[in-house]
Amino acid sequence: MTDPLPEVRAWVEAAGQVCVLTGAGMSAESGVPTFRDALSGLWARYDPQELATEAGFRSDPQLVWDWYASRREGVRAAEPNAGHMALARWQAAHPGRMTVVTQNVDDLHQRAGSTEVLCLHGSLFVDAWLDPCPRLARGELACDPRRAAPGRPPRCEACGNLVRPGVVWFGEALPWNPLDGAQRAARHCTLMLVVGTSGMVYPAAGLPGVAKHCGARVVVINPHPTELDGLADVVLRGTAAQLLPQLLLTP
Ligand code: BV8
Repeated sequence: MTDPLPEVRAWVEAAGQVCVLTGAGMSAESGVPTFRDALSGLWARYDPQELATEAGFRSDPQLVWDWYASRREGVRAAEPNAGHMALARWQAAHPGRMTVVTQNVDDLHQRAGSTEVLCLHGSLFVDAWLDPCPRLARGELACDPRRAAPGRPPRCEACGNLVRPGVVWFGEALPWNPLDGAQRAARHCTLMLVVGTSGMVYPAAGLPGVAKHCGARVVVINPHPTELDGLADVVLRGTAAQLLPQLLLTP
């Protein structure tokens, strides 16, 4: 079987707009566990789809808060890998031609230098209130979650509102701007690189189908089979840190 890499490299060079959709596997080589193996130790007996929900947080705020705090610490200790760096360098060398859309809640794309990253599922490093701040109903400015009283989770000293992670939980709507931007990028790209995602979580996992429907070529980069392999023009069996530099950086 011939090596598909030269052909995909040619697609990258010839592409007008490149849209990159990344998932947890993008950060695996930075030492950040993927979502499915993010549950280790204390959390090993939980289903991430249970913990990453409002109901999960309300049922045990301290457990879920500690899970996110532990993930935050892990990301802070991690560094962008060669895959993140390759994307950032290509984007900088080809202004206006690459949109990075991520499902990840880490900040590794941004720390690698990628700009205007569309974060579909929020960020580990943003806090929010669990319930609307009562001040809003009085037409006043909401309290700032960053000024909450320390705790696991922190809480508002004025009304007891709990601080929650500023991520999108299962069953919650994705933030409009990143999702709209991602859908536009998927519609207008001529090439979509789908890196490090199992393609199981929607609506993010629907983006490659949008790109395909609008005439783009779709390339999956993953060491293992995914739900999106069937619609890919090419599947590159390998890791983000191995393949993205080979694909994007001139030798
Ligand atoms: C919503 C933040 C509606 C939190 C996450 C159809 C349409 C719309 C919704 C649905 C639908 N069908 C079902 C739903 C509901 C649900 C859903 O998709 N469920 C799934 C389980 C079926 N979707 C939702 O609930 C979404 N909300 O639709 O709301 C709505 C509308 C209006 C009003 C109210 C409600 C919200 C989904 C977002 C959930 N939040 N993250 C947190 O992080 O804690 S999702 C989370 O899981 C991640 O962000 C990521 O998106 C997902 C995990 O997927 P992956 O990133 O792919 O990671 P995974 O571990 O699965 O795979 C890793 C991959 O990497 C593997 O393939 C592996 O082989 C590969 N890999 C490993 N190493 C490497 C590698 N690849 C490359 N290099 C390596 N080195």
